[in-house]
Amino acid sequence: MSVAVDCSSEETADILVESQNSSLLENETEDIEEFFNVAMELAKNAGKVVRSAFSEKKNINTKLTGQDLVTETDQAVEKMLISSLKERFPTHSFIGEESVSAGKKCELTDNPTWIIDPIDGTNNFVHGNPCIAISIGLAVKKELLIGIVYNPIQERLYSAKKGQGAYCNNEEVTVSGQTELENALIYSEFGAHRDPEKLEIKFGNMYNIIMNGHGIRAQGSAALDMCGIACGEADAYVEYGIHVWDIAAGILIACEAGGIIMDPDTGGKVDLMSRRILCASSRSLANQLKNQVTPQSFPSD
Ligand code: LIP
Repeated sequence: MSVAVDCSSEETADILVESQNSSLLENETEDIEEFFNVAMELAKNAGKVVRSAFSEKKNINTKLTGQDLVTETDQAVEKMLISSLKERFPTHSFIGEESVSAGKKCELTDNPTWIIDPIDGTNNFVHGNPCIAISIGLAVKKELLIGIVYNPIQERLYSAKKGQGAYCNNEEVTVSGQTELENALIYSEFGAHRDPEKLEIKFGNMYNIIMNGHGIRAQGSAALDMCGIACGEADAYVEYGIHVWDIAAGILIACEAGGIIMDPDTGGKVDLMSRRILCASSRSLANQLKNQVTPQSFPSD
């Protein structure tokens, strides 16, 4: 089943889903606090593992393309996060990048589901580039309730709980509020695929953006791109080809910081599994950016 997510307005950050909003959680507030506190501790512990491996020699494997890399640290961190969360919350479900890559079904149900990217920006990790992050999201009844994105190299811990604002290292963050593309700095990414036709469309989109805005930055991490929007370091982000684990946590953080999330094809609610995302500091900028990109389709997660 697809999941629809929308931040309903520029001022608030309602996460709306197509399924009914009744909660599976007995006592939602206490449960969310416990889930959040456990996940934050695990993110910090995972950060120690990633930080210590960052400057070590890495055993690198490739996945779908020669540029789609994975290391033993990605796999070890995901295994640690999932086994620890499963021990605390045995009835919960999990979607992890490396588990899916190893053949586990990628399925988002109404059950509380942890959506994990152990190292978002693996290519950066392999090359010793500090733009990397551990990304942990939690959806309940397909509603994003928790987002944690931790860059353990630059020591930036972004977090959000639904309806409670977005934070970086315990300081509340908000989007830039930029409304005009001509004055905007945009994040976008090249992705790991090397399909010539898809790349041609992607470069065309980047040409349109660079000709109409202040500039483009490609950090190599969707999670950090969305956290960058959340704290006003850039004004909008758009990408085709990302996966649900790249964006789940960042979507909630950007929403709770006052950002707008939309499907870049339709301008409507985002389907987390659709492999496309647009995030902006305002609805006006989101609409202007949407008009500069040509849609492209990737198989759903
Ligand atoms: C990365 C994404 C990024 C995308 C890269 C890569 P990974 O995630 O965050 O947006 O452009 O190709 O997929 O694979 O490093 O976890």
